[in-house]
Parts: sequence; structure tokens; C-alpha cells
Amino acid sequence: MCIIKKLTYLGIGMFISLSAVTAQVPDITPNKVIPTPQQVAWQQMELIGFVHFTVNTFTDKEWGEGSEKESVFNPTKLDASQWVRVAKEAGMKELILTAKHHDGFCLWPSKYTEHSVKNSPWRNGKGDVVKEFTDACRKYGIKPGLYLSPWDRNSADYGRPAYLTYYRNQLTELLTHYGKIYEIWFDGANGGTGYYGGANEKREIDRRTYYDWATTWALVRRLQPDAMMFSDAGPDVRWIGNESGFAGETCWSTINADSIMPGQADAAYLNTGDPNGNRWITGECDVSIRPGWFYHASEDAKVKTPKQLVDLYYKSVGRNSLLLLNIPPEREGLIAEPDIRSLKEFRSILDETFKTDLAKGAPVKASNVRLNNKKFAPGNIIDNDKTNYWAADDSVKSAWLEVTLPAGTTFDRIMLQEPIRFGQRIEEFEVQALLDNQFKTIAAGTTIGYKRLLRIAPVTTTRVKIILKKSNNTPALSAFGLFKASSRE
Ligand code: FUL
Repeated sequence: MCIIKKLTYLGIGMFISLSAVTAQVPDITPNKVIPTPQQVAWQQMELIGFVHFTVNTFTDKEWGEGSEKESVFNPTKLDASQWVRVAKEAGMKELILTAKHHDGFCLWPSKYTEHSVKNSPWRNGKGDVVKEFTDACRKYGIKPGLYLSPWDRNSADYGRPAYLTYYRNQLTELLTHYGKIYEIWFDGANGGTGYYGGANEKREIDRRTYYDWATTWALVRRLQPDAMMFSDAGPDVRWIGNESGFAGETCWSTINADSIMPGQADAAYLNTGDPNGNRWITGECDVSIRPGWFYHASEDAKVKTPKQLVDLYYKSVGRNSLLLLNIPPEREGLIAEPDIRSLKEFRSILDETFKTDLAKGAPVKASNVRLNNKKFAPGNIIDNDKTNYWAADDSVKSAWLEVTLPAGTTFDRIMLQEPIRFGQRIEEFEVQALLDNQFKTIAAGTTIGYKRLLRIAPVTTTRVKIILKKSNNTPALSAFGLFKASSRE
């Protein structure tokens, strides 16, 4: 409408410049620190999986010594498609395989070592787990990622400069032979002792200087520019500071990464992030569905329950992070039944809870609408489009939005989302509901980020108010939702 009116007034000659001006109302000013488009796409996956599998699966260990015989690796029924199907049904969008864990055994026939599948009885030494895994991922539309342990308890060169050449050669194999890889996991663990080609000794390294991470990261960027790199320090994705699967209730996607090195980080700092951080490095919450990272038959009865997994989902995805859930195959090379059962129920609970958004399509008004322009309409937070958003004028640092619900609406889960491509802004918020003719606080929090989920006691109301009390830049929201939790949660 607006374009047509002006066209009539100014004449056809102005068409090109005017339509561009009218259609392109500028977005809000981005924060100084913002994510790359790859980081935004990565976070939108929300739930991804880990596959810990190696000689440890057969020796019943968590950390192999590096002296394991290749002959122990023999998963007679290995079917990577089964892993991928299980992951996909659970709602995972990416799977990360331990191509090499600390024991140094390679799941692919690396030409740089004899310590690999090529000397195992599996597929008569002709097999390649990384190939079967990446092929299966592609077949089922799951993004493949790989873990390559920097600590290698098998390599005679570990601790010396020659090992870095070996490590980077292996990384190059992984990043050039198996198509597009979406995430590379750089683990910070190092326990010192190992087999090290028969030396059987303790090798200390200087975590700050030994690995020369800048060179390795540049190699990854060159070979796979879109791959997200995980470590304690990023550069793209950070460890969340624990292996229990939860982010801080306050969780910033920004940190100061300059002084952090993989394997040398302040866990509490990583858990909450830093509002003044100079780098965008979102947290990833890694946790295993079992007590251990590798499969142990003795832990079959200790698989996390669906309820525990749902709880972790709220504490990771619901706190501006990503949930990386480990599902380790058993000795035959398949994900075990107890894990599958738990994952299925976990998915079904989440689907039931989030199936109906009770705020969808409800009328919304706001204390302020940027430039009074439709582009920033309050209704953008409850429509089906997660890319559009409501925003306030630049002068505004706190604002409210009010959603009117049909009579008798009862909910106990609240979802808030920021348009993070412009940075993370909200520092403090509150949600109120009209109860007995008075607005009362039903939830409150600090950060929102990509997604914040809040669990509250059931509330029945016709009006809900979101109060954005404090933000570091013009407040903006991309989505808001209200849900009634499944009774199985
Ligand atoms: C840790 C490792 O030591 C564990 O074995 C596991 O791989 C976990 C994901 O990271 O640092």
C-alpha cells in the first residue's frame, strides 16, 4: 500500500529507488559482538548427538591406554544407519563420531598409523567406520561431525613437535575424504600417562603452547569453512563447563576467549558466559545418556530416564545452549535397546508438550513499536515466522508486550526467543499474568538469547505480560510461546 501511494505521488520514474527504500526499513543496530550465519544455523539445531565408540567399547574402559591390540575391535553387526535412524527419531540434527579417542585407535584407515581399523578383524581390515557413518548421516539427512582427540596415548611422538604434524595430517584426512563435515570436536582432556609407542610414561605438555591451536584452526577453516569448531575456547562453540548437560540460568553466548585455551578454562565462567565478552562462542552441553561415555553392559540399567533427558533439554536448549547427547553403540556395533526406549519416550514427551502453542495467533500489543513500523509489529512474536521480530525504538531500554489469550487458557511452560543475529541483548525479564484482576509475576529471569524455556506451576489467565526490564541495546524478541506440559514430564 505504502509503495503504491508514493508511486502515484512521485511518478513512475521514482519506482526503483522508492520501492527499495520503502521495502527495506533498516533492521535494529546489531551489537558489537554477533554470531556468524553458521553459528546461528548451528544453534537452531538445538539437539545433536555424540557417538562414543572405539576399542574401549570392547575393553570395557572409559580411557584406553593406547596399548590396545587392534584385534579387539570387532563389531560384528555394526550398522551406522541404525545409529543415524535412532538419532533422527530422537530429533537430533547432527551426530558427532569419535574418529579417534585418547587411546589413539583410528576408526578410519589412516595412512599415518597402523593403529586403526585396517589392522582389526572388522570387515577383514577393509572397513572404514568414518565412511559408513558419514554416508549414513547423508542418507538420512543428519549432519556429520567428528571428534579427533588431541591427546593420543598410542603415538610415540605425542608431546613432541612431530605429533602436531601427525595430528594435522589426520585432521586433513578426515576433512578431505568424507564430504562436508559440520562440527569438529577438540577435547581438552589430558591425563599424562600412556603407552606412547611402548615408552609407557607420563608426558606433560604445556596446554597453552604445545598444540599451537591457531594453526590447526586455520587449517580447519581452509578445508571446511562452514564447520563449527568446538573446544573450551571455541573458536565457534564452547564447552559449557560441565559434562552433566546443563548451562547456567544466566547464559551469555559471548565470552572473552583471549585467555582461554582448550584444556585450561574456568568452568564456572564458561557455564554462564560473559555479558562483556568480545567473542560470540555459544555453549554446548555435552552429556551421556549413560554414566560413561562408552558402552558398558553393566550400565544397561543406568540409562537416563526420559524424564531426566527432558529435564536436561530445559537446562540446555532452554538456557540458550545446545544439547549434545551421547548415545554409545554396544559391542556388536548397535545402539542398545534401553537407550532407544528412553530416547523414543523423551522425544514423544517433548513433542506432546510443544505441539500446541497456546499463544499462537493471539493479539499482542507493546509499550513501544520501533518507528511505528509494521516490520517490528508486536504480533511478529506469535506468528509462524521465526525470522521476523518485534523491536522498540533506539531510545528505549525497557519495554513490555501484552498477549491476550482466550478465556480458560492454562499453561505451565513459557518460551522466549531473541533475534540473535543482532546479538544477545536482554539482561533481565519478567513474565506476569492477570490473576484476580491484578498482574502478578509468574516467572522471571536474566538472559534469553536464542531460546529461554521456563517451567512454572500451571496458570489460567487471559492476559500475559512480558516485561523486558533491562537490555544492553534496543530490546527485541523474535518469538514467544505458551505450552501445557505433557503429564509424563
Ligand atoms: C572428555 C573425555 O575425556 C571423555 O572421554 C569424553 O570423550 C568427553 C566427551 O570428553 O573430556
